[in-house]
Amino acid sequence: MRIRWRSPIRGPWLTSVFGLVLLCALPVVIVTGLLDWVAYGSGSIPGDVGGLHLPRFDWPTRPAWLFRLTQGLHVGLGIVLVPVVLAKLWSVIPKLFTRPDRDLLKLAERGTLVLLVGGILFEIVTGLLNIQYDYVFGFSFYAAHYTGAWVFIAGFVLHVALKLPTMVRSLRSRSLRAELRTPLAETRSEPPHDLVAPEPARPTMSRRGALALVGGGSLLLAGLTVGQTLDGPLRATALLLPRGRTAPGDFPVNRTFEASAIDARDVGDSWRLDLGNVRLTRAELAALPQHTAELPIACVEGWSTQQTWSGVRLRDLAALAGVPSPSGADVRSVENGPFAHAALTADQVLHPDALLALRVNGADLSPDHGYPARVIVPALPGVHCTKWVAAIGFAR
Ligand SMILES: Nc1nc2c(c(=O)[nH]1)N[C@H]1C(S)=C(S)[C@@H](COP(=O)(O)O)O[C@H]1N2
Ligand SMILES: [Mo]
Repeated sequence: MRIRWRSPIRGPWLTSVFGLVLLCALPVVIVTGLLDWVAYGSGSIPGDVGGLHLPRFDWPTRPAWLFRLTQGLHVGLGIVLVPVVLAKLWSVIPKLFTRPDRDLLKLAERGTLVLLVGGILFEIVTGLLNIQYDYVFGFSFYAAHYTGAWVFIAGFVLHVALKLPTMVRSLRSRSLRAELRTPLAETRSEPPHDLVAPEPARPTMSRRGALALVGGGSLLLAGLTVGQTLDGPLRATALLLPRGRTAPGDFPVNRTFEASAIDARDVGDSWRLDLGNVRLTRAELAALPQHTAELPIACVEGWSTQQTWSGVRLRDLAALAGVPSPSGADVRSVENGPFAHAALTADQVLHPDALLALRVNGADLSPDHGYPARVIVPALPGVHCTKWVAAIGFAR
């Protein structure tokens, strides 16, 4: 076979630099992703994941920004690392074209690469598609992304175990500071190695150039992503997130009233909140003691925002329903479909800031934000902050 991969900067040192970045950052993406799965509530996630369920524990309600942090880190860091992942794949590409060894250990090592590379590419593609448009696949995103995560985690752990000594040795073989001072003209190949081209071409980019390119790509993505979690003018810079953009003065809307296909009459004067034993009009709800709290909405798709919500405490509604210490609650929306029901834990119902909100930022909720009433609970993933609430069933 003709030697096609002739870049002189490919070699164990460059691969190891990218590897070190990923070794430090990917565990954060993995752990926050698994936490997001728990927060979302393994019971209510569409799609079956068989034996891969994590041990279940109640997602805390304190601090209120907890899910905002875990979800923001998972999605944000996941996006920012894409150039590093691609660069690392580029740096090892010749290896994928060498004939596999007969050596059993080497064959096993190849097998782990299938999990590692297949896993991460699958996670990147499904993750990016999900934050663009929900449910574009024929399968459940949550089940697929979660199952794919375990495939990747298996590959990642094995790969680190097999390659860590090589990485450390390679990083020691050259000085980063010296490399950052080496211009194109003085760029030479590393000593012979699997990853080093046997007949290197003339360099077209120095190693520091390659690092700057990848780092610059990550910075650019970071710049296009931070706006997802910032309230204020920078929100408009969140170019990777269509639904993160919003009308001036408003905050993001995941699904508009129009898209919900709700009949306007069902949220008009005839609307009642059904608590089982009582049915309340909006005016009756507004006449109950009102509580105001600054709470974030953090969407599983990456954006988040903090707003000032007012309404009736869920625990007051539980008492009204005759269940003062509920073991949980089922919230039903006027809307049918994937958002028709949400399950809340006892802590989520009883937290003093857990609200059935009637107002946001001093004004009645707009139809898009869930008029006549919506749920808002500290640290609860946005997806469970049900809009256009029809009924709440408090469990004894
Ligand atoms: N009934 C209903 N409730 C819903 C949704 C929905 O589509 N329908 N979207 C959920 C999602 S995914 C999020 S992130 C929040 C967004 O609330 P907002 O549109 O008011 O910002 O509402 C949640 N509640
Ligand atoms: Mo969401």
